[in-house]
Amino acid sequence: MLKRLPRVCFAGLFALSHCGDAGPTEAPPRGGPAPFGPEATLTVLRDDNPAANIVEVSLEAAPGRWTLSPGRTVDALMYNGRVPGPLLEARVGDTVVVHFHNALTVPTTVHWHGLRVPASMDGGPHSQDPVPPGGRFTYRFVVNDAGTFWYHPHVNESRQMEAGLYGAIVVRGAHEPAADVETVMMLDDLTLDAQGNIAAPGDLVEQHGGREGPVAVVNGRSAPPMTIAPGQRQRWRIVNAGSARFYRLSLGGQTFWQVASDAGAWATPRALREVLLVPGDRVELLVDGPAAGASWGVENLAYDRGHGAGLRSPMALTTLVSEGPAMTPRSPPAGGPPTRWLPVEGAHVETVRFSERINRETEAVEFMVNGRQYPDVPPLHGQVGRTERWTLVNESEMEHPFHLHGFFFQVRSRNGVALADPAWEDTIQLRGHETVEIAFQPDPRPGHWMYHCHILEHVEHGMMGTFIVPETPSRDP
Ligand SMILES: [Cu+2]
Repeated sequence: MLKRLPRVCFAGLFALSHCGDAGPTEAPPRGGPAPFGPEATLTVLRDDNPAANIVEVSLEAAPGRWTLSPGRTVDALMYNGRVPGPLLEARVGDTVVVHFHNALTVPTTVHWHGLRVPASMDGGPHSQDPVPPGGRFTYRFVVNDAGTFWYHPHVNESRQMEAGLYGAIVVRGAHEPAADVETVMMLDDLTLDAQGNIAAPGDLVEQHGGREGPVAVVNGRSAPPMTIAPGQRQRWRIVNAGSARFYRLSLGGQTFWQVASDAGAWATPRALREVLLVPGDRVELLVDGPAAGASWGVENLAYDRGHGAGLRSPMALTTLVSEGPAMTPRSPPAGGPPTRWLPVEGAHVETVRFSERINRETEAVEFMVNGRQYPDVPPLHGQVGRTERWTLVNESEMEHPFHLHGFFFQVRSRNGVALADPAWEDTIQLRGHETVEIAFQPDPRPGHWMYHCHILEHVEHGMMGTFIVPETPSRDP
């Protein structure tokens, strides 16, 4: 039986805005640096299991009211009464047990985006039946990789995620970038109707481009305050939880370090002035505090992602203000362990073509993989231990962020130009008319794995396929 420990409520650096009313989900962070703003609404899932290497938590999806800013609330779907849902924290090697309860009026699942879980725990359409209203499901898996990940439904995503069902996952390992403090920032945008609620699905234009709303939120709040001390190094774990919004993130043109992407720390940090996150993407940045009194706009720069979709002028997300006692500035960050290219000699090759068209009879937009709409897309077949080498071809003008469930892959080339850095990813940009070559190797987790465009309207209109990894045949003695 699940143990109920006294609820922990703490303020100060980790400010909780509604500490008294959200149920027993809050707990101190587990082993990381002290968190800080903009976490006004961010809490941590409480570990109810005293064992050192087991994280056992309760998660409930239910309708609720989402506070975007003081006095501005919308009807929402929430995990444990919050948007974002509480942070799931673990260490590499931990067993995670999630007792999930569906208190929605519709079926749902939980997908653990980026975690290499067993297929039966992945929450995808082929791996589990949706949890019915009132139903329960226990997710159980071991976390193998350090990094920033996230969880969200894999049922009717453009409604359920848009309405607030998403939360972040932090897994810590042996090689963590050094910083004074760290935070998680979940980026999202909303379209509201005349009554001030989240708008119903839109017209053909929205179906085609995917929803991009004018109301920007960071951790569920409009322009949450953010501060940094002069010389302080902050680690920002950033998740793009938007339906279709690309974030070309800038800190007022200032330089910052990118130290990690989807699958954790990079061998070589990069000094950047902007970084792009496609839907579903994660990056980790190190930001060093400027002189006291300086303020930087945290903004999303204009970006054209094809067919008129994207942002035409910069969108303010929040402002970072430098204040407080100065700290000793740090030297350039060290990298993580070296990453090697996966050998691809003798690899099994596949081509995955993304395309789109307007059906003149139904006037619906059809998004396709290899000329078919899901679920009619012929499955691809892998084998445990056999390297896969896929050529992703975007036959359309619009960009389609590619996401593979269950496995990290390396991007080997873009339009025939080899990449220099063998970073492991699960969600990447696929530009209009671009050809991208990726490689990966299935480990022993057989099952049906999804791959799809992460623009939610596109996946719902067919841009998804399955990759089947069969059971490994047992060898005769
Ligand atoms: Cu797409």
